Amino acid sequence: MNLKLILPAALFAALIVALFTPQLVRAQTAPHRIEVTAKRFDFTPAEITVKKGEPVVIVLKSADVAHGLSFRDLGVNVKVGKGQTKELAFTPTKTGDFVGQCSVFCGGGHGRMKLTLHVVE
Ligand SMILES: [Cu+2]
Repeated sequence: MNLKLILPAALFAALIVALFTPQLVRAQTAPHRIEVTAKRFDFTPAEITVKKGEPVVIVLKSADVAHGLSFRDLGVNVKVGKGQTKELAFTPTKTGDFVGQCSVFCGGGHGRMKLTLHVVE
């Protein structure tokens, strides 16, 4: 074995690992999971705050009939059947306050069934 070749190769390998490991660790960080319960005619919680650029998963659970959650300004929509749970994964790319609306007609109070999403820096 030629040590003159092995040493630079080992240093190079160590450098590559040092350079890329932090990114790998960050990429594998679990997204922020937020559980939201939909029930005629509210979302609980009614307000959530997330960070811009940080992956988020909204775990939407229906406690009664079919519901949905749509953020038109963010281009996201998820529908849950009666008693079901579904996940909505997205990464907010702009800051601001976004009003999500139930996207499945669920009765007389459907129109006022809203959830406010605050996206902060
Ligand atoms: Cu509804």
